[in-house]
Amino acid sequence: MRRIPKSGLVRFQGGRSGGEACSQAGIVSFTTIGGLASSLGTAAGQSTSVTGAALGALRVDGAGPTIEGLPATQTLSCDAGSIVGAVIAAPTLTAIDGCDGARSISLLIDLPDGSMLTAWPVGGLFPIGVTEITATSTDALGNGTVVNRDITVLDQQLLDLGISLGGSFAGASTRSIRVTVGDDVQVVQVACTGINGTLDSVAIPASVQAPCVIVKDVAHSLAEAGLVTQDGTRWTADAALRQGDSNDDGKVDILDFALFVSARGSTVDAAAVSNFNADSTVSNADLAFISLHFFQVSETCGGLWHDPPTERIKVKDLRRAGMGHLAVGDLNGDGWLDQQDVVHFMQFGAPAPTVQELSRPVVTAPPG
Ligand SMILES: [Ca+2]
Ligand SMILES: [Ca+2]
Ligand SMILES: [Ca+2]
Ligand SMILES: [Ca+2]
Repeated sequence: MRRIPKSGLVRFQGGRSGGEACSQAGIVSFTTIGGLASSLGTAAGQSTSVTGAALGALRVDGAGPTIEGLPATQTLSCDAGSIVGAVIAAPTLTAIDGCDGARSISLLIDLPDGSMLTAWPVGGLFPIGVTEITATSTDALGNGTVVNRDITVLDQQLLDLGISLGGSFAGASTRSIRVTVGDDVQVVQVACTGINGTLDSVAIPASVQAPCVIVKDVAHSLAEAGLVTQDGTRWTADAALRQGDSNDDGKVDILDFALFVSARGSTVDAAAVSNFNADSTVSNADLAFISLHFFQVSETCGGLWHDPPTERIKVKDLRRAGMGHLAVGDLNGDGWLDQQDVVHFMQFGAPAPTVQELSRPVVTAPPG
């Protein structure tokens, strides 16, 4: 028998890894070399003469079905009003194989408590913690596809906050806004254009009932309190902040006036203490904010503000209390800081800042 090199006798087409040639002739072809027919041998040594036509249509398939419809891996918060988790509606899942068409899908859902589901959670509820979703599908040849997703639900809810600063002005400033819900206190930075600013996705403790939220511009406003409202899966609140409380004591009084006198001047930060209208000066325009809300106090959740405004205080008591820098507010020099000094300011203004005052660093709002 003539010895024929093995290479070149049998040629495979389209055998790329992961590809699919579902029903094609000519995937395998046989060549004739030296006039001899090709043969395929079985493991037992039997041989059969073949031709390309005898093999008929063949399938070369290394690809499993494509699974679509699963939600992306994501981290989310509990839905507003739920303290157990977040709802993701049952998706429409499909598994399509290039050769077999639609195929079935098997789901395995590993919940945070270790229990396993083989179907979408009842009501679409994903509990607090990490849930692992595994979807599998195979084609008729056994090619499998596995898709994994992690759904992480945090023990918190989200609040979208709208801020409106008292007054009417155009300056831009970044305000330190304190958000209090129960024992949870946080200070967030809110970029305001004029009087308006928004802050999305403030994380607050999860609760079933709409919580009372207290919102305050730390260095400029009184606190406003109120119940949040539900908007879909989130809470929302709008706070109209009365400006005038510069020293964060929850009241607009003579001490805020003294702070204004102390801080007056030009070239200050847009969010500087006593610069309520977000321009570059502390001037009479800012005093108007104090005047408008003079003797008003912060709101609380279900109670009264504990501390009444200070109407007047002796300068020496100011010094004893470590607030000697506010003595500059005693404009009429009678040893008292009181509304007579406000009247004096309205009539005569304040003396020009001293060299010592001018040498002070620019006062900016505290971080929180
Ligand atoms: Ca396939
Ligand atoms: Ca105050
Ligand atoms: Ca100003
Ligand atoms: Ca005085």
